[in-house]
Amino acid sequence: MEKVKTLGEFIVEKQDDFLYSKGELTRLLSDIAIAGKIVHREVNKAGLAGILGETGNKNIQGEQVKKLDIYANEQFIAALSVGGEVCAIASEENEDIITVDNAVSKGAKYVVAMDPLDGSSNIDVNVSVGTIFSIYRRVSLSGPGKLEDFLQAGTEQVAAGYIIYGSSTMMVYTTGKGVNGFTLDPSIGEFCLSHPNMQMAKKGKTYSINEGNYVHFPEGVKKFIKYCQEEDAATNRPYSSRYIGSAVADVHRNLITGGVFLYPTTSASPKGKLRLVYECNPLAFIVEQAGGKATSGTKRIMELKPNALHQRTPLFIGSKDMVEKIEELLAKHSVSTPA
Ligand code: P6P
Repeated sequence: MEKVKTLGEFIVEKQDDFLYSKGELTRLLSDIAIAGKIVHREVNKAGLAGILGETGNKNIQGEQVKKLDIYANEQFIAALSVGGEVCAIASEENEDIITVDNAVSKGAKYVVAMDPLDGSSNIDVNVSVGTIFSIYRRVSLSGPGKLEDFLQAGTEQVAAGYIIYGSSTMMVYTTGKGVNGFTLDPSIGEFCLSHPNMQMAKKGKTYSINEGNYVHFPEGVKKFIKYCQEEDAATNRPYSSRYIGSAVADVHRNLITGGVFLYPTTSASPKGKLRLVYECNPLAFIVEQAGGKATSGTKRIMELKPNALHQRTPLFIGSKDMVEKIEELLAKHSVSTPA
């Protein structure tokens, strides 16, 4: 029987892949994995909170019962702050960046942008949720990290990944040398390599979009939805519609089976809903490294220059041929704004 390779062993084995790193990125990824295990434990007993004698916002142990996304946020911030490798953190849960300036973070070279628990509204209905993270080398010269460290284009990411808390808990990440997936074995508390060198099929049979917003979709998106629904055996159509409502879960499924996820502009989200810095860029890095594509409809996601921490963008991400079909239909049916 082949020896199981743990995340820790894999990261050390691949350490030479990291430019400049003398172990900092190794420790940083390990810190993220530790926080992920702690969040896994809480996410997997979420339903129990109600029967642990929860009274208002305290449980029978007298502990403060926190919303899980706040809990996850605190766990990742704590792990990253004491890990010594980051000089600042950006989180979907925090309006401003969190600077890290303590004895262990002196000389820290990295910043981490994250969505600590994306799709958290799904927790109450027992649907998969995920943590998304993106790692940059700081560009500010010294002291605590600064906003400019987070407003780099996605092409500058040194690593990115997600942890999906689903039927199993998996950590999937890239450092620019391919994508690898690790499944948590709770019996030993280790993430174990289960999906080496993940590749995304150029074509898939699944499209993920919230069709409730159909009326306000751009014409090209409407045309793509109709394209997916046409009968054409030669191109395996009609495709299947699958929409979980957690971007991590939809993107993860498409990474494994092939497919495309779309979150266009809508009337409620005229600039798109997903956040560029800590959702779209990390997911785009992973998908591109696996052979897929990620665009805003007009530009490669990872080439967009962020000008605000929480800025949103339309997102079309997944199998290369399917994303290119969407780009073709968007271009063909774009409403050219009058000069
Ligand atoms: P809607 C979760 O809240 C999230 O940010 C993504 O994970 C998910 O893909 C999207 O929003 C779902 O949004 O508008 O379809 O409910």
